[in-house]
Amino acid sequence: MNFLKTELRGKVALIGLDRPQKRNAISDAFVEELDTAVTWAEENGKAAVLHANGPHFCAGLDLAEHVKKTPFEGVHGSRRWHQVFDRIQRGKLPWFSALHGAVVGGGLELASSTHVRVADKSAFFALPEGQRGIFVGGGASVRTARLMGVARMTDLMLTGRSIGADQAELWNIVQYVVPEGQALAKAIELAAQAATNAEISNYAIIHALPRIQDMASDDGLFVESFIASFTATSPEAEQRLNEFLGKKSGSKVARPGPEK
Ligand code: 1HE
Repeated sequence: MNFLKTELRGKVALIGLDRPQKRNAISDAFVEELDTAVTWAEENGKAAVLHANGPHFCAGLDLAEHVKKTPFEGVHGSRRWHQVFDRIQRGKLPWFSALHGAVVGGGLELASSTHVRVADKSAFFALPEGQRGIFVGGGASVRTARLMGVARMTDLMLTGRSIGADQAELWNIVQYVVPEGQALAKAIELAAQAATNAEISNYAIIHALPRIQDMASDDGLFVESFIASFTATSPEAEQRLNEFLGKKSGSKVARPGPEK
């Protein structure tokens, strides 16, 4: 692959954006490689981490390539981003992203398709589409708006301003902020932990929670009952419940450590 690097660490599949000279700007060919890499991750990992090489996570859409497109080619391009990012958000694996430097435009859209986002202190977030005369096209109006809320996203898009990692945590864009240079290690640690869960629970968590959030309360509760019953009656659930009841070491919920 030209734009990505893959690596397996135990049960965690790592995909590294690797076009640092162009700040990991996402071209059409980049999206196709990502599609291939997601297939590889699903075939080899139980959890996955998306990270980036170079000074920034991702500068978003490859603007050099984009200016040459016809309107209809633009629609197809955006729909392709949706398809591939959807394979991350609604695929087989829990995805963790490690963010640093610029996480802007399509880079934020890509990060928004992962389930848990870890930013280091160098990370900054922006949606400069308005300044470029374009609109978000990689899923931000759905995914990113659900994270930070429409009012905040409207502000970011209208003003083109950037926010830092701490503000992004307050705005629910990221779940963790760590010291500079430590996002990848933290994301791998979290992914390795998630990889020890029952596969069916992870699948239910990443698929059912966002769908139930989009349902009416009564529908959501109804669907929850079926998913709860389906997962709880699996052989793996029985084994794991017996491990706890048999007082197997490590099966107790631990008190929180010093970090939040
Ligand atoms: C690029 C891109 C890009 C850098 N497409 N080539 N995204 C943006 O509007 C962000 C545009 N980029 C930036 O604001 C800055 O590049 C960064 C803040 C991300 C990084 O700054 P810096 O000083 O580290 O790098 P640089 O010198 O600006 O860029 C290095 C090279 O990467 C340079 O190319 P070079 O050949 O002159 O060395 C840049 O042209 C190139 N580069 N960003 C193409 N984005 C599906 S819709 C999604 C819509 C969007 O994503 S809109 C947001 C687009």
